[in-house]
Amino acid sequence: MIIIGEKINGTIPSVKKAIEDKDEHFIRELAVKQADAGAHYLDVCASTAPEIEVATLIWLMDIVQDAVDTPLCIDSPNARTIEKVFKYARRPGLINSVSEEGDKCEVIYPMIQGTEWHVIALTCDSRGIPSDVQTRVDITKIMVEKAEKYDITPDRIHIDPLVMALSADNNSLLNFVETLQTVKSLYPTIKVTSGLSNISFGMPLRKIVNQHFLTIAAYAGMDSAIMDPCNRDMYTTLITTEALLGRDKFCRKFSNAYRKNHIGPVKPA
Ligand code: THG
Repeated sequence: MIIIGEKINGTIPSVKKAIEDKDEHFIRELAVKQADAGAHYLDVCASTAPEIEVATLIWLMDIVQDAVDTPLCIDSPNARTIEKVFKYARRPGLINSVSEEGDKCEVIYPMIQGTEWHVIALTCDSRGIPSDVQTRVDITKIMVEKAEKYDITPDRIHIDPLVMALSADNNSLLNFVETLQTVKSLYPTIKVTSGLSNISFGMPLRKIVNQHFLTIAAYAGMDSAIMDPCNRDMYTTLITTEALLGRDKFCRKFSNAYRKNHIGPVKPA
């Protein structure tokens, strides 16, 4: 599983405060901790007022890149913001995100043409977020066909089917899995990604629900997850699942994690 570390995000109150206080140390620690925990990309999301979003993102990107070599996942709802901060990335990473809303693909795709950048593509458009499988697949096809025009191959695209809250849509997980399977049957090398916390919105025991979502999604073939790699329970879920699925040779990673006391033995709280 490709781990996209989610913790440098201005929607988290402590991060919002660090941004306001210009607390470089706090951001640096989040970068180092997530990199040490095994993140393959570090998401950076300012979530500030639009007037200061570009400056804030550049500030975050510089701190993270001075601290660790882990590639960035540049997270903004505004494609033009991403366009403005792109040149401050020191190595290829992940764009978060394009969708069929407005001209996002037309802004982002030419920017990453001929580079090693990957891109997250959300299955939504100007009509909003579809809850059915077919519309998600239709939007995926449009985004992949557009990408082809810029020589962006499916293996560089992480489709995010935007999983719905289970409490609002009983078939949320099943629709996610069906979307994943259909998209992969059309484009075998494409990647599928998801945040792990939307599924449990409005439910008690959210973290437990999120962990089980990760297990089922990993089994179904999800390639990357936007998650907190420092959350011990979530990380345990991930490496246990990968070992069970035969993706951890001789269970070496699993065993090392415990022997080095990296995450510690699982004990009841
Ligand atoms: N898809 C894509 N991008 C995304 C999301 C997505 N970017 C933003 C978001 N969803 C993913 N990022 C977060 C960041 C923080 C939290 C949830 C999603 C969060 N963090 C808690 C904290 O840090 O305090 C708890 C984390 C934990 O312990 O598990 O809630 O869906 N493409």
